[in-house]
Amino acid sequence: MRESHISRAIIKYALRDLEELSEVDVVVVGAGPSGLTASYYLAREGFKVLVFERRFSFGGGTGPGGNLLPRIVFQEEARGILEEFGAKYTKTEYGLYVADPAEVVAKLASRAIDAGARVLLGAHVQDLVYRTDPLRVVGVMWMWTPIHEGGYHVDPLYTESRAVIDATGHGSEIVNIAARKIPELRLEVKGEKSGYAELAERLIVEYTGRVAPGLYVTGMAVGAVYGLPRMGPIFGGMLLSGRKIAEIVTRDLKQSRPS
Ligand code: 48F
Repeated sequence: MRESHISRAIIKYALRDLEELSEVDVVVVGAGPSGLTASYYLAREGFKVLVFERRFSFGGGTGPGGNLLPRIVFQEEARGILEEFGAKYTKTEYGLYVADPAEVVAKLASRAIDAGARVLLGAHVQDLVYRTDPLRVVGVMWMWTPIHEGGYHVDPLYTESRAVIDATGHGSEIVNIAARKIPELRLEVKGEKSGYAELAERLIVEYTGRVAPGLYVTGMAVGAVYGLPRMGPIFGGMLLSGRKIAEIVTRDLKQSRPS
């Protein structure tokens, strides 16, 4: 075994993959529960899906459970999705279900990847790409997280896509960037409200959708954009929102031909 071969194998195949991923059907920003769920359903439809996750791990806010206690809660409406992902759950006396966050994260990620989604870990989406006439979002600009966090002035790389999904959670980072840097889109980010679990779970799914041509929002980012209440460690809405955005993007992409 030669050390140079270890390096050559990594460099050659990683660069080949990155070149191939410079243009995709759908970019999902964030590998939390909503982003992974959306990625699974979109990849299953046959779309080329690339997930950017700035951490070196999956799951976003799922892994830490509720206040670091290793259980997360789901309601009846999301049970079918848990079953589709093969995650075990237990029915409680409260009419709610509990599941193991580590298992849920592992299964969401592995099913999304098995369906064909690619995930880049340690990759931070820093900006968007847009076009005028017609006005639309057509991709993202990204760099490796340590470069971003180092604060160096390094130009990012582009990835073009037919749809960008903001699945970045409480900060709704991607819609925030669009609101700030593409004022023609006339977007406003209202900021999330305090806790009201039942209402939040319903409204997050209801408001999940397209925010601008080419730009979509799912999961907790929906709450931040539209000023909805938060729900804490109940996760059904995240899975339902992820599935809903996949349905909306699928419909839009099937209606428009690739340019
Ligand atoms: O926060 P996160 O889990 O978002 P979500 O899918 O689910 C929210 C719940 O976990 C929980 C909750 C609901 O019960 O309140 O918080 O809406 O996952 C978001 C992921 O996006 C990544 C971030 O590291 C996290 O893993 N992320 C955020 N900004 C960027 C990013 C960015 N600019 N580039 C790449 N990844």
